[in-house]
Amino acid sequence: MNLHRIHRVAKLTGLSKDVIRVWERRFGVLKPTRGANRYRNYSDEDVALLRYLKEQLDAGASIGDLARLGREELLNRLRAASPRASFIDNTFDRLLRELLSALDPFDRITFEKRLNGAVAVVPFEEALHGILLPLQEQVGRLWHDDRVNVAVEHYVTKHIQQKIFSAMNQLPVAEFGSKVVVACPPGEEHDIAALAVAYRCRVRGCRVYYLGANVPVTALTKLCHDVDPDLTIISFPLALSETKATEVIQALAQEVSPVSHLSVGGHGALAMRELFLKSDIEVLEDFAALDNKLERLTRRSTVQG
Ligand code: B12
Repeated sequence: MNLHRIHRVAKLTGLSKDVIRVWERRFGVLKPTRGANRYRNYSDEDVALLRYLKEQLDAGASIGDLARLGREELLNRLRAASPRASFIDNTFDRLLRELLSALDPFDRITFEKRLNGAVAVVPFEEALHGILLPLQEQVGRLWHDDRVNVAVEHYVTKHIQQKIFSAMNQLPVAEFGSKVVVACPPGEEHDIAALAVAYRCRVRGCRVYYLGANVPVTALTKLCHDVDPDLTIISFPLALSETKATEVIQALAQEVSPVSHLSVGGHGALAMRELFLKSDIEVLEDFAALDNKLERLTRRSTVQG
């Protein structure tokens, strides 16, 4: 069984963290445990239950009526109603385990066959969030714990990047739609999440200018002047030191904000949330918040157009 922190549960279910907390507090249908660091850990069962509740609400049920059934009855109904959902979760978990075990000892052929096979049959966005990003995170953890050689970690990282680029290249060139610039801040080389953000924007019909890692603020500003984007998204996977954070955020607020609406996201952005908010820069909590943002942009440009 996997344990998930709340931000991941939000990502897996499409519910906001606030909604999850309220349902937990008010209706008692979730059973998170507390890790040594006091963070709540949610089980796969909690995730499946939340997805089921969301499906039922979307179909017109009320949360009060559902909650009155109690956790056990909801789980029974979930098992009867959605064998596919638990099949997918179990399949992804099994696949991830197989992929990771093909890295030590390193067995390239098994790794590539399993990964290519899975990515070919699963809708790409599902594969991105269910297989590729979790794989990247897990390989990172193994590398950090010295259980995977850094060369193997680089191999996996390159492989994941290639898969996302190749999926993006298969989409038709976007000629219409909101213009969105996606980049990483100066000095930031971790660009897999930015790539995932770019893919998501492309799939939702945006014209994406993907700049990737380590983009100086002056160069970004110049591009924004040239392109006149509807939105610029900066991925901050890591928090910066206080001095660096103040410097980068001030530069973004003074140079980019006057030219383009600016949003940031990622673990680093969440950790530096207060600094961003002080500079009136919007922090996107998760991929669901990104989707909402894109939807609002599209609606606005349809109304204006
Ligand atoms: C791959 C990797 C690299 C690759 C990056 C390749 C690439 N093109 O991305 C390379 C080899 C370049 C690299 C370099 C370094 N790395 Co490195 N790296 C990693 C590793 C293994 C994986 C990172 C990753 O891609 N994670 C998966 C992605 C999907 O997760 P993510 O970026 O956090 O994004 C998630 C969220 O933040 C969010 N998100 C991010 N952006 C956005 C934006 C929006 C709008 C939204 C909605 C969401 C969102 O969505 C994602 C999914 O949840 C991690 C270890 C780990 N466990 O993560 C270390 C790690 C991040 N690296 C680390 C370090 C120290 C470095 C180096 C300094 C190493 C060195 N000594 O040279 C350099 C620094 C480079 C630099 N200046 O930035 C540390 C960072 C420690 C810290 N907290 O400061 C880590 C944690 C490893 C460790 N434990 O020591 N690294």
